[in-house]
Formats: sequence, structure tokens, C-alpha cells
Amino acid sequence: MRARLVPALILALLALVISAPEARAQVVGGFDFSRAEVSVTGLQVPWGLAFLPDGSALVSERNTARILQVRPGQTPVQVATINGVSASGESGLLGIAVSPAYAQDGWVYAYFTSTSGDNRLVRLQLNAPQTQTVIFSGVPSATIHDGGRLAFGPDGMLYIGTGDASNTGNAQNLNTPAGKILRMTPTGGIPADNPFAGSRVWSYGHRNVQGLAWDSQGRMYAAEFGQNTWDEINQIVPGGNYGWPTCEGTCGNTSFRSPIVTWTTAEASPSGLAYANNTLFAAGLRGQRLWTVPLTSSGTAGTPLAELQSAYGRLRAVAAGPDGWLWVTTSNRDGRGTPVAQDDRIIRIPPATGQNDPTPPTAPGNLAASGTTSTSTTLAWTASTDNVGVTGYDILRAPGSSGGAFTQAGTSATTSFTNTGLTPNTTYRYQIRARDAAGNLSPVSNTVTVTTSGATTGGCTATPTTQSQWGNGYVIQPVTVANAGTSAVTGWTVTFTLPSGHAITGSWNAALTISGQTVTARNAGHNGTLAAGQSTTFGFQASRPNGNAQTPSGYQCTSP
Ligand SMILES: [Ca+2]
Ligand SMILES: [Ca+2]
Repeated sequence: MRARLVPALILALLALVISAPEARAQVVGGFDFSRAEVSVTGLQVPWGLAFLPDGSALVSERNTARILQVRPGQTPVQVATINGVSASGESGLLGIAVSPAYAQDGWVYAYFTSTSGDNRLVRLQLNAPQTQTVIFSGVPSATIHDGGRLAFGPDGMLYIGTGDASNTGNAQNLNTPAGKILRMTPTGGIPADNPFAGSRVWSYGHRNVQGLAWDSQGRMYAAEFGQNTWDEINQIVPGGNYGWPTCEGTCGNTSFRSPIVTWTTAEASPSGLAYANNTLFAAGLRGQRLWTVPLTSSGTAGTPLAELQSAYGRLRAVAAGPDGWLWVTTSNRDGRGTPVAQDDRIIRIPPATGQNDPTPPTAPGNLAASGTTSTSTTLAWTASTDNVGVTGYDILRAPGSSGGAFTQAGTSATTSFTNTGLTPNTTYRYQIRARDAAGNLSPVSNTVTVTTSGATTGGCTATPTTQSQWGNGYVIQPVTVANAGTSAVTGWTVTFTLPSGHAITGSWNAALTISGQTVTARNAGHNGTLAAGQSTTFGFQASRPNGNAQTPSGYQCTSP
């Protein structure tokens, strides 16, 4: 009986295995569209989408002028409102971008139609959202054809897709920024290597560009709305003329560059554009679908496939998230859609899993430790890349400065991790490796060695706060010195360790002496006496090698 049952079971299992790929719905461009999830709800005409280093996303709302911070499954949190936005028709608050050096400089960029009558670019920091500096202005605006997509290229330059502002003559006129793709420095200036001297114009002959993306080779692509007939995806080259208004779609005129893909405006009306896994993803407004366009090695298009067709309504922005998922926003409250109660929404599509991905992620890089105390340290590294998507990182730790095996100390979905519960005065080594959805592991990162400081020995404690930091320096203010004991102290001494290459450039409310990497801060005349429970502060400023993200560690306070 049993002998007969087993082959039958094996046959049944085999049948399951064979039929499984058919049962599973569409995997395209490395994403599993059968497992799409509604991740964020309650937005109003989300237009731009950009990610912060912590994995959350910023969303700009066209009509409310709000910038919201969103995380999957959580209620959006308003973090800024852009001043002076005029929203009507297709205009309003449009694209947003996050500085590639956000961890150091904190800049967020927003492009919008202003109450002064132009389209313009501001930048702001979320810790002071009311201070908004105009860094580029004067782009003609109209109630339609305002373009608006904003993105940093792999060259670190800032790109804007503009529209012809309802005046078709703008597109071929190199003296106006309308109907163009513009390229500028992160402060709005004109890069010396732009194709037209003294101009931000990167390419021209555009009708209305609302999608920008770059492939893994650094080639640029743009999505553009056609008038009545042909929408376009173009590969963008500097100085290229893309034909509008003479030519819509592909035409025989060799002075114009032809699109790599065209669709009818009913099928597409593409706004956002993203790249991942050798595939472009174009979000269709009127087409109510996400077009997936495989790219060939020469940067031309294979056969496009439509996903999410009529599933969520009008689609506006699309981006490959740092979580490995594809993020898509709806635009059903823009006056041209049929909203459901949850609109507008962000839909996320997970990376495809399965045994068909043999390729591990690349190794994480530039692992560094900062903020080390007697019991904790914070690690940060640069992201790995993967053909499908990185799903997370393993934090590996070994005891001592050499020898001893690495074991897993934690995991992180982002590119940082704080390891707590460490032993004072102890040395550890750390490495990071990345995982993908198929379970492939990357090579490990560089090794960083960390030594925790001693535990508090005196009756006082010292707690540093980083007030500000920039590429090659920082201000630590206040360092709060507290008398944790039950009786008054007269005089205190705080020691801490400067990372290699750092130098103190100023201090206040304490006298600093430096020996090697060890800094000793003694109380000033006015703040040495602390009653039980009382605290005082001092501060200092230091320089560091450009690009180094470390700050001092091992703060220890002693008092007589
Ligand atoms: Ca064209
Ligand atoms: Ca992989």
C-alpha cells in the first residue's frame, strides 16, 4: 500500500512543480506583478517621488503644495509646504528630488508653477522647511504642458524635463527653457560641458517631458506626451533635437532623433519613467497602465508589455525603491480620473523571487563606524546593487582586532545599523553583506574595527550632540556634562577620540588639549562646579577629510 502511495505522491508533486510557473502571474523586468500591494493611501494628486537614505519616500502633491514623507503601511506625514505655488490644470507643485549627498547636505529640491507666473526650482532642508531658496526660475508656464520631472543624473547634475507651455514655437527656440530637457549644477548653475555654451539646454524639440531615467550604463531616457497621436520614449543625447512641433512620433526627417518606442496617447500618456533590470517602466495616465520596455544592449527597445492595466486607474510616478520594490503612484484625484476612497495610492511591486536568479548582489562598500560609545556603535555603508533587487543586509561581527569568527549581529533594510549592547573597552570587527530575494549572498564589504570607550568612571557623564555637519567638518554642540552623582563636583574632565585625519578648529566653554587622537576637555572657569543633578555644556568644531562621514567617539567624563 505504502509502496504504491509514494510514487503517486511524487507524481502529484511533480505535476504541481510543472504547473507552478503557469499558475504564477506575470514576472516582468524583475518584478512580480501578481504580488502588487497597495502600500500608501490618502494622497491627493501625488506628482513627484524621491527617496531618503532611510528608505522612506518624499511625495509632492500637485494641488496642495505639500511634501509628505511616506512609508509602506503608514499614514503619510507632512514635512513641508512649498511657498507660492499656483496650481491650475496641469500646473502646480511638480517634481521633487533628493540630493545624492543628502546624508551630508540635507537638500531637497522642488519644481513648481509659481504665483509669479513662471515655473521655478527651489531647494530646502526638512529641518528648516520654511527656508526655501529659489535657485532657478523663469521657465514659461501655462495651465497645460509644464513638464516638471526633476532628477539627479548619475553625473551628479540636476535635470528638469519642461513642456512647451502651450506655445509650440518654444520647443525649437534654444533661447527659452520651455520644451527642453535642462541640465544644471546642484546650485542651479550652468555646467561647463553642456552642449550649448552658456545654456542649461541639454536637448530640445520636446512637447511635454514628465519622465526621466538612466540605465545602468548611464544612458538617459525621457518620456514625452504626444499631441493627439504618438507618445514617445526617447533616448536622450546632449544637443539632440527631438522634433516637436514638426514631428510627432517617428518621422523621416533626419534632423530629428526618433523615439525608441511610441504608443497612441490613449494607450499611454506617459508621465513618470524608471529604470531597473535592463527595463524601463513608464507610468501611463490616460492609458491607466504601467508600460514595461526591455532595453537591448544598444539602448533600443524590445517589445513593450503593459502591466497593472486598469487595475488602479491613472498612474503618474514610478521609481525603483531602495527596498528593491517598484513604487507607482496613482493620479485619480487630478480632475481627469475616477477616484476610489483610498486614492490617491502608492502601489508597490515586489522583486521577483525564485530559483531563476543565480546572480548575487555586489559587495557593500565604504563601511565606516561612527558615534561609538561604551556600549554601541553606528555603522554605515554604500548600497549594493543586484540584477533583481537587494532585499537587505546582514551585519557580521567578530571579537577582537584579529582572529575570531564573524557571526551575524543583526540585519538592516537600509544602509546603516546601530549595534547596541556592546561591552565597554572592547574591540570588535564588522563586515556587511547583501542578500537578494532568491537568497543569494554578496561578497562581504571591507572590515571596520571598532573599540568601545570605557564605562563612566566619575560622578559625571558626557553626552555629545551633532549640531551640524558638512562635507569636510562638523560642529558638536552641545556636549552636555551632567553631574550624575549625589554630591557636588568641583571640576570635570571629558575625553574623547578623534577619528584619523580630523582636527579641532575651535572650542568654547572648555579648555581642550590634544594628544594624538585623544582630546581632553577641561571645564572653563565658570562651569566647573556642578551641584548634584546639575549639568552644563561645551562645544567644539572640527575639520575632517572631504567625504569622511565620521564623528568623534568614546566620550568619557571624570570628576574628582
Ligand atoms: Ca519627438
Ligand atoms: Ca540577484
